Amino acid sequence: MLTVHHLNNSRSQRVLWLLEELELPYEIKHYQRDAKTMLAPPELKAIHPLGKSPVITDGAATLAETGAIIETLCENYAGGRLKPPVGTEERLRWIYWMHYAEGSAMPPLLMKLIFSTMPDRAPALMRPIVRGIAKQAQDSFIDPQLKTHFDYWESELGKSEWFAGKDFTAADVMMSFPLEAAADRGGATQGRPRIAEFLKKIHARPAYQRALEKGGPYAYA
Ligand SMILES: N[C@@H](CCC(=O)N[C@@H](CS)C(=O)NCC(=O)O)C(=O)O
Repeated sequence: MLTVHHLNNSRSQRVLWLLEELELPYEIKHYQRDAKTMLAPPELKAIHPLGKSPVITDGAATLAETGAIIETLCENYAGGRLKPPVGTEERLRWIYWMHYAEGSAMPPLLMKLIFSTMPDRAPALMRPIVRGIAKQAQDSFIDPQLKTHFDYWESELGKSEWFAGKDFTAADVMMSFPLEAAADRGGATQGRPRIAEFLKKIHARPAYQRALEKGGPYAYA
């Protein structure tokens, strides 16, 4: 049986969603974040040395990294669904977005999260200094980087209905988390109607809703 090691309120929501889109049987092992640090519990390190989620186990195989998991599930169980045919322009776009989501979109979004919450986590006496440094990092580097990415997504979503072309694919599942995080912490939907519409459409999908019910509370939907 395929098992998803699912951390609450996290990227692994995408794996549940993909499995629901493919209507595959699976079980979920739930892990809760530490309320203070937001880190995963140590038990997850028994499944994979990095202790991050998602991780899947499928028979004797253990696989981490959302993109690798989603590609493998598509390859082994999708029967050609959610992936454009080899040799098409859409297939190239699909590969690009599958890698871009975690490789390029998430790093500045993670930096935004760290720098915007850093002042509140600093000792009270240090807070004004930390606030100044964090603001400088956001104003000079992180926010301009994010704006470039958000404008890029808005423009790409003007070329076709979905990221890889006219059809919904696993690339849209991969891109969901960056867009959700960007709407939540970076104001990506303000003045960008296509990003807002993309989020509205994915959130309305029955498979997305089923995944939400199974995964538990998720702050980004
Ligand atoms: N690029 C990895 C990132 C994995 C990752 O950072 N997962 C987060 C969940 S959003 C996590 O496990 N955080 C808890 C921790 O770092 O302890 C992937 O896509 O799988």
